[in-house]
Formats: sequence, structure tokens, C-alpha cells
Amino acid sequence: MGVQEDPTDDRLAVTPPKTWATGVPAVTHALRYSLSQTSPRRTMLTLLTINQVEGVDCPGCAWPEPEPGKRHMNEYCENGAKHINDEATSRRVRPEFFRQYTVEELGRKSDYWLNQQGRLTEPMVKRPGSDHYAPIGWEEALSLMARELRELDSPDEALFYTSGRLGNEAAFLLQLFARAYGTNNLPDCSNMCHESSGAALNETLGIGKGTVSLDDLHNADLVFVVGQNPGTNHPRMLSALEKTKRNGGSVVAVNTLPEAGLMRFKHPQRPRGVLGRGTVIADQFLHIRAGGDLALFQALNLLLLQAEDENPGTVLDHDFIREHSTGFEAFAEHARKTSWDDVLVATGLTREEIEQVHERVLKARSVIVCWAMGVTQHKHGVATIREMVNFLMLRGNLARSGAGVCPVRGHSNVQGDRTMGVWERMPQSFLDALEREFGFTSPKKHGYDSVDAIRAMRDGKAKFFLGVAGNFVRAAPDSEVTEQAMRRCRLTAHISTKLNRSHTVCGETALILPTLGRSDRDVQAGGEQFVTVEDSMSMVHASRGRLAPASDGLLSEVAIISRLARRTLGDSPAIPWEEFEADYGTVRDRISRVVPGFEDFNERVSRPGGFLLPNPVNDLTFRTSTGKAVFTCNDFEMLRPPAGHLVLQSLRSHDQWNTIPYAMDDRYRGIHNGRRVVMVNPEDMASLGLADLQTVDLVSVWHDGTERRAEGFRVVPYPTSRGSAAAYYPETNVLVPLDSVADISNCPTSKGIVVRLEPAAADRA
Ligand SMILES: Nc1nc2c(c(=O)[nH]1)N[C@H]1C(S)=C(S)[C@@H](COP(=O)(O)OP(=O)(O)OC[C@H]3O[C@@H](n4cnc5c(=O)[nH]c(N)nc54)[C@H](O)[C@@H]3O)O[C@H]1N2
Ligand SMILES: Nc1nc2c(c(=O)[nH]1)N[C@H]1C(S)=C(S)[C@@H](COP(=O)(O)OP(=O)(O)OC[C@H]3O[C@@H](n4cnc5c(=O)[nH]c(N)nc54)[C@H](O)[C@@H]3O)O[C@H]1N2
Ligand code: SF4
Ligand SMILES: [Mo]
Repeated sequence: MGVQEDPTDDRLAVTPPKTWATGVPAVTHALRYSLSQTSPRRTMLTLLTINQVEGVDCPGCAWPEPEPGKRHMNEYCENGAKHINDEATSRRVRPEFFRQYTVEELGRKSDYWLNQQGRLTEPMVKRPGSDHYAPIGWEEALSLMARELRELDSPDEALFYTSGRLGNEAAFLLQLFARAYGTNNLPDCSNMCHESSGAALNETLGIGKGTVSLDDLHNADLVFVVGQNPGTNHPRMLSALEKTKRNGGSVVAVNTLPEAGLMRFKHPQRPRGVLGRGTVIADQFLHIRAGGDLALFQALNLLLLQAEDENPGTVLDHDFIREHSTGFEAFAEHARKTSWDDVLVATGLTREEIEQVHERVLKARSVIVCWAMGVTQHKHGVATIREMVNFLMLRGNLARSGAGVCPVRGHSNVQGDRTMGVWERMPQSFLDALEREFGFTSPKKHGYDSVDAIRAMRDGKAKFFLGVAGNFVRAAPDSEVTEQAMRRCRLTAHISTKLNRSHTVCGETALILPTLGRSDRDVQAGGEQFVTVEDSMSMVHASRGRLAPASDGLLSEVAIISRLARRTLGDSPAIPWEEFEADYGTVRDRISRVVPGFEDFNERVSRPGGFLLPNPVNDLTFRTSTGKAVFTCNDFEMLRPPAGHLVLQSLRSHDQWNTIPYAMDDRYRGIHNGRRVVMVNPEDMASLGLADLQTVDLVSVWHDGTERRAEGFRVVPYPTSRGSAAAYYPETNVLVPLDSVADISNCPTSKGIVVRLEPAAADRA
């Protein structure tokens, strides 16, 4: 792709991975990054209000806050501090900047460099034939987009991508606009993230969300953390797990890597945490092979059925199974066929290890399973989650204290955006409510998800792309195909806070629409506004920015969407866009009438800490076709790379937010000054004839015989499980074939890329 690498890459240094997370170094690192971005005053202002009752919701992950009154003065983690100060940066990208660089030149800059230029300040346009972005007024920019939208042959030629940074109000308006315009094409980052969780949970439990609260986690007897790296990606989850441990619970971690945060945690806000040895997090660590989790849970389920055979009536929760579930008999028959030979090959674990976990399960009165991308981004991710649900249901680990499912969400409001209707396949009941409230006929045909959106652009079926709050080009798989697809559009536009690579991959006409961030004060005609978000445990609460906006030229996301909608659809009393823009409370009034669980939204969200959305599963209500929870039969599957190949996972370093690296380091994993590295088990290195720090190309192979190449990665010996390797996202997205997706959910298989490591050309010579 010819992206320029960061100069630090050739100073790569590797030290042993850390065996514990957070503590004093973390705080120092956060402050260092924050102060490199902005003034001490702005840093303190953001840090004092982050995650506080009257403050701003951390724009990082979706981990929930404790109840008001139980919050620490510093209710944030190292990475939260970095995320918010990356946004609060004092650096600015002004029109001069775009005069200085052509779009092509910007396209060769790294993700890191682009982000470091600072906050966007004014709307910019790249017109057909030009190779520069130039300033454009808001009116003209939005009219230009509206004209393009009106001229499309069909509304389905337009795509509206969002990422979970967007607040509820803007998300609701975006989906309203898309549907009033005539399309369900609402691809989002969730399609590449927890889509497998939604698919599995909707099918088995009737709702695609987690069922547990923070208190459940604190009080669980046993918590599984599967395919998740909380030390980096959900750091405050470690405080919760520390509580679980102090309350006598235990933790089983399942991962292809011995992640620092899973091993030991030192609480940064407690003297004991700073000085002591910290808390051991995982009582048992399962160093599983890539994609082995389905087999693991199948084995655990077999052991539970056999234990029940040996001591009838003592192991399974027969009441739950009889009263509240369907499909048990078929499931049990299928599960009894599980082969230990298969399980041991797929997991790389010993039978003793799995039996030890089984013993823990038998002793635990309440069990929670948490998971993230190490599960969802695999070909059989949906089957794995269904099997985890089987596992919990066998012992009735649902709808009681300390038990349940816990998909740990990524973006701070990714769950809320879905609740607001940002989904290409919202249920009919939602569309009906929307139609009733606003008096238009919503399209019924499902829209494109993220992968199908790329196919549609590639095939000339979609011509207009609006991206809100994300970096689609870098987040999506098969980077070269995605870039070519975007370039075929008539118009690409992005509502963004900061510069990223998506702005450099342009349709015939391209627009950058700069917007307020979470931390910015938002004043509209109706006075100062706040927005609302929903966390991973379904708490809905307000978020208020306090900083002076990055520039006078910014509009809020709500304002941009409302104005675009008005220009495209015209004024209509049924959808008062102007009123929505002036006062977000009026949007919340509409939400309260359309979205179940949001009755009296404005009143309830004004309470400190907000309110909890009901999860019917916790009342033993299952909105499945039978009204019961569903046991499923999942065929055994494992990843089978050909000889000489490894399964590569593309993951996050400690110093990045999704597609944006903040630094070239990955502190806990001991990797410094370089991101083009591939972590390989030393025994695999020996059998593949690879030397420490040797430079290789990563070549992914796909069924249709095509190959994809990412050049110049240094081999780092690392305790990955045998047969699996790891490298960073988004540098490796070029390797994920567009068609390599999870069954049912269509989620790209970012954790299951079959690769061979080829000595780089210079080394071969
Ligand atoms: N600092 C920071 N925080 C973030 C983000 C960020 O980029 N930076 N991103 C946010 C977002 S959007 C998301 S979705 C979450 C992601 O949170 P995570 O899911 O924790 O993110 P990844 O880095 O993708 O890590 C996946 C984990 O799964 C493990 N894994 C990989 N394959 C397998 C497997 O086959 N089996 C098992 N058992 N484990 C496996 C990896 O070793 C790794 O520990 O984080 C959110 N929080
Ligand atoms: N290979 C591989 N690919 C993956 C993954 C993986 O693990 N491996 N993970 C997937 C996952 S889990 C996810 S969630 C996606 C993430 O994909 P995205 O959510 O699309 O990507 P981000 O990097 O979070 O987007 C960063 C950009 O968001 C904009 N932004 C930040 N804050 C705001 C705001 O408040 N408002 C607006 N309007 N814009 C803002 C900034 O301009 C910034 O450049 O990537 C997916 N892709
Ligand atoms: S755990 Fe997540 S939400 Fe909480 S402060 Fe850290 S990044 Fe922000
Ligand atoms: Mo995500």
C-alpha cells in the first residue's frame, strides 16, 4: 500500500513480557502522553470530570462505572486518560495543512502521524480532479451531500457507517435519517466486533446483550475471561476482578497469550496496589490454541453431563432446563459424541487441565463467562458463544446473582448505538414504532453490514459513503480491496474529530466534516447540551463535555446529521430536525416513545448515575420464537493451517486506540519502538527455521488460491500458544480476505488468519 512507516521502527527493542498490569508506571505513562498533547490545565480538567456523575463519559471502552457514591475521585484508567487527552489535544489541523500536503502525500503517512497532527478545525472538500482538500462552508458541504443523495438511482446506493463513539442522540437521528431517506444500510463497527455475540445471544436467549451487573461480577464464585485482554482494553475490569477475588471468587483465564493483566494486578489508586505484589487474577490460566475455545466448552459440557450421570440430580439444574429451556435432549445427545482426541488437538491443553476447570465449575454456585475479540473474530465464533451459553444453562447460571453472560464491549457507546437502531437488520417491531412516531414508511429489506458494504462499493452498487466517528478504511478487512472499493464511490464523507487514513482514500468528491468530541462543551440554540451513552452492562447515563471546543468551525454530530437530513429530505412537521438540533432533550423524548426501556428518558437520565435498561433474561423471559432459552448443537470445528503455516491473530497493543497507535510501544508485552513485529512461539520459530528478530513477510493464504502480503515484520519470540502468532491491527488488515468471515455473523476473522512467514527479500538474497 506504500504507507510510510514510522521512523522508530528500526529501533525496535524487545524485553521480557510483564507479568502484572497497572500501578505507578501506568499513571506516569498516561500523564506523559496527556502532557505531550495538551496543557496541564486541560489535562487536569478532563481527568477530574472523566466518568464522574456530572462529567464526561470516558471515550475509551464500554466498561461501566460503579454506582454514584462508590466512585473514586480518579475513576479512570491509564488508557482512559490517554484516550480523552488524545481528543483534548491542543494541536490543530488547519486549512494551511491541507494546502501543504496533497491527498496522495497524506495517504503515504502512517496512522500514527495522521492522528498526531491534532484536531480537525474546518470542513474541507476534495473536488473531482483535484489532489488537495480545500476549505468549504458548512452550508455548501451539506448541500453538496444532499444533492448527491437525491441523485442516486436508489437509496440503497448510500451507506451510513458509524462506530460506537457516537452518543445515543446522534445515533438515533442517523438511523432515522437513513430510514426516512429509504435505506437500512447502516453498517457499523459492531459488524467487525461483537456481531458474533449478538447473533449467538439473540438466537439462544432472545436478546443480544450481556446479562450481568458489576455487582454480579464482584459476587460470582467463578469468572471465565475468554479471549480478552482486560489489562489493556478494559483496564478497570481488573479492579472488578480484584473484588471478585477478595470476595472469595476465582478466575479462569483462557487465552493464546499470557496477557499481563490476566496474571497479576496492582491497583493504581491504592497504596497497597502501588507498592505491593498486587493481586493474582487468574487462578488458572489455559494457554489455548487459536480457535480452540469451542472445543474447550464442548469438553466442559461433556464432563458436566457425565458428572450428572454419576450423581444424578446433583449437577445439572433440572428446574431451569425443564421450565425455561428447549432443545436439551438433542443437545445432550450431540454433546456426548464429543471426542477427547479432537478436544486435545484443538485446544492444545491437557485433559487434566480441563478436568481441573471442571472441578472448579462443580464447586461454583454462580458462574459468569466474559469474552471479547479472541472469541468473536473466528470463523466459528457464533458456535463458540452458543456453546458457552449451553455451558451456563446446564447449571442454571442465568437470571441469578453472580451468574450470566458478559460480552465485554469495545467502544464506549457501541451497545447504545445498536439500542438506538443503528443496525442493518433492526427487528420489525422497532421499524413499526419508528413509523408510528414519525409517519413514514421504513424500508423493510435488510441493509448492508460492513463486509457487504465493501462488496457493494467494489461492485458499483453503492456510491455514497458517510462515515461517522470511525476509520472505516483501516478498521475493515482486506485493506487493498476496501481502498479500491471506497475510491469507486461518487462521494465519500467523514464526520470526524481527527485526521485518519479514511480521509485520504477518497471517492470522486470527498468531504471532511469536523465535529465536537465528547470532551467539548456543546452549546446549541436551546442552551448547553449533554448526550447519553449505554455501557456494556446496560446502564444509560449522561455525558457532558467541559472544554472549550477545538475550533469555532465545529458542529456537533447531532447538528451535522440534522442539517444534512433537512437538506436531503426537506422540512416536514413530522420530523422537526431544527428542533432536534436546538435541544437534544426533544430527541430523547422521541427515543422514549420508540425504543423499549426508555420511558421517561429525560427524567430518568437526569438522576445521578442514570438508569439500568431491563434485560428480560434476568426475569427468565426469553424473547425467542419458543419463549424459552435455546440449547444448541454445535458441530466440532477447529482451525487447521496447512503444514508450515501459523494462525495469525491481529490484536491491539497497549498504546493504541483501535486503528490509531498513540506510540510505537506495547509496554506489557515488552515491545518498544516498533509495531511491525510478529510474535511467534520459540518452538514454532525453531521448526520453521526462524531467527530472533529476523525480517519476514507475512503471507496469508485463502481457499481460492489468492495470497495477500504484508511486508517487513520482525519475528519476536513470544509465549504464544503453539501454532498461533500475533501481530498488530491495523497493519495486518491487508491480510484478512474479505470473504474470510465468521459463519452467521459475517464478522471478519481477524483472529484466525492462516499465514506463512517468508524471509524478506533482502534476507533471502
Ligand atoms: N486501550 C484500548 N482499549 C480498547 C481498544 C483499543 O484499541 N485500545 N479497543 C476497544 C474495542 S473496540 C474492543 S472490541 C475491545 C477489544 O478488546 P480485546 O478483545 O481484549 O482486544 P484484542 O486486542 O483484539 O485482544 C483479543 C484477545 O484475545 C486473545 N485471543 C486471540 N485469539 C484467541 C483465541 O482463539 N482464543 C482465546 N481464548 N483467546 C484468543 C488475544 O491473545 C487477546 O488477548 O477493546 C476496547 N478497548
Ligand atoms: N484486523 C483487525 N481489524 C479490526 C479489529 C481487530 O481486532 N483486528 N477490530 C475491529 C473492531 S473490534 C472495531 S470496534 C473496529 C474499530 O473501527 P472504528 O471504530 O471505525 O475505528 P476507530 O479507530 O475507533 O476510529 C477512530 C477515528 O474516530 C474518530 N473519532 C474519535 N472520536 C470521535 C467522536 O467523538 N466523534 C466523531 N465523529 N469521530 C470521532 C477520529 O477521527 C478517529 O480517527 O475495528 C475492527 N477491525
Ligand atoms: S476502563 Fe475503559 S471506560 Fe474505564 S477509564 Fe479505562 S478506557 Fe475508560
Ligand atoms: Mo470493537
